[in-house]
Amino acid sequence: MARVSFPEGFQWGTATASYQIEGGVREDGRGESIWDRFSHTPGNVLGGDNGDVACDSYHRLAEDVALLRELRCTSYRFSIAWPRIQPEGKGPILEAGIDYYRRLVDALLACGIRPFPTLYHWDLPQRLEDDGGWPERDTAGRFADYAGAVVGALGDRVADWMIFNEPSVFTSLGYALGVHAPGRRDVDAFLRATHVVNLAQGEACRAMRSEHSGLRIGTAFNTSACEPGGDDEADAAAAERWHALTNVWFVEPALLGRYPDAFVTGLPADRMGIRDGDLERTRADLDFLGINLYNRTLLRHQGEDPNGLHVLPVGPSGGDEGEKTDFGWEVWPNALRDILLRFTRDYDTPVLEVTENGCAYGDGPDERGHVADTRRIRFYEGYLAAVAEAIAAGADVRGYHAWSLLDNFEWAEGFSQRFGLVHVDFATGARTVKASGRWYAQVATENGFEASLERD
Ligand code: IFM
Repeated sequence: MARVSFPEGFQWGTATASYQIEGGVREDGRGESIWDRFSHTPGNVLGGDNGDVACDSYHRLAEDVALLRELRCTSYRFSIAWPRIQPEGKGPILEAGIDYYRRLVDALLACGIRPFPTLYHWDLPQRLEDDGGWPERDTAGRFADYAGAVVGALGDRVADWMIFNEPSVFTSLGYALGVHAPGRRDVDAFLRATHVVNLAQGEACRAMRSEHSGLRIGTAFNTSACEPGGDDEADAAAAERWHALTNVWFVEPALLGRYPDAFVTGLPADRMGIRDGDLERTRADLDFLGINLYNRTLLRHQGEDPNGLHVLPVGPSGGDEGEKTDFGWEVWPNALRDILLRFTRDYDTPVLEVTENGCAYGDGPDERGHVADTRRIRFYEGYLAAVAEAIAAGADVRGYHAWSLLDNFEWAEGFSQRFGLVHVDFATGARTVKASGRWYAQVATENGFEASLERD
């Protein structure tokens, strides 16, 4: 068996998000978010589930921090719910809302865990959506005000921040495909939303730095290794275009002040609402790039496409033979190594953090109350070995965050998909550390593990 090990000081973390775990949606003045509205609209979420209670973490803060200690985490990635801070997305901040996150941060610091918050993990105040949402330019300024206010309140104790979680997911699923909040199906709204989010990223970064010096700021980008799903050269070009649109559409405007080439027909600047000077405003001097990765995507060239993208995703694996999680996602650890190395090559060895990686398996407690989720342990072994390979090949990866600490509200899938290292009984809120959670604690303690799997 080969030993897989990590550099000294490597951060071992888990990740969660406000709407997926907190509950307490009507407490202490919290405003309505687009996910409250969307999940309470019949037909949007499997089983009619919603995040009203979720894991009840709003009331179980101490218990969840104790779990992080049990898992030997050195870093905790959580998100701040904008409607707890500004119920309508503008105006003065609500002290009760900030106070919840201040208590969380202080509890983490007291046990030596790095607080690692994300300012936006998809819970836009509904009032801002009523005013136009992310396709509306004003939302960039609103977001920058909110980001500055939160950093003003917590920047004395939190140094490491993420601006957005997965901008390409919340803009595409929310505005083009309509399967996530706010449920709009309008390609032009999507294109405008991507540009406004890029503006917001640049403006927020500047607002945060003007509140506090010495912050380390990044964004958690969703990524997937984009590979050709056919032998034709056109399929390889299609895979590159998908990489541009889904992996780096929010990276290059920040780092390089330009949009990558995703459209055969050129950048749809008018449809996106790009104005003179905007590509200076999208610049953000990010200190690190957060990598969220679950799988790879295979792409082929598509002939007809009124939007000029000409890309056809042909499934994650293009076949039924590969190993899949219970969510049906392909298990393909090399995707993580490849993306870490691609970002290393393309952006001159940036500091990277794996801000999310994980798997959904439905295992629950047996008659003795044990959750023997061995498939999850195998998944993490493979993906962690891939991270170690990327580091050995030159990637500057500083930390890894398993998605997720807890089983939680998996958006349009409701509570049907369990990603946690800790099992949650959603009827009682009871938490049970899974076998994978105990395994992860050991890995964090030893800063590595003995691999039981062969790597290709
Ligand atoms: O649960 C989500 C998370 O909110 C964002 N990244 C992917 C996870 C699993 O789907």
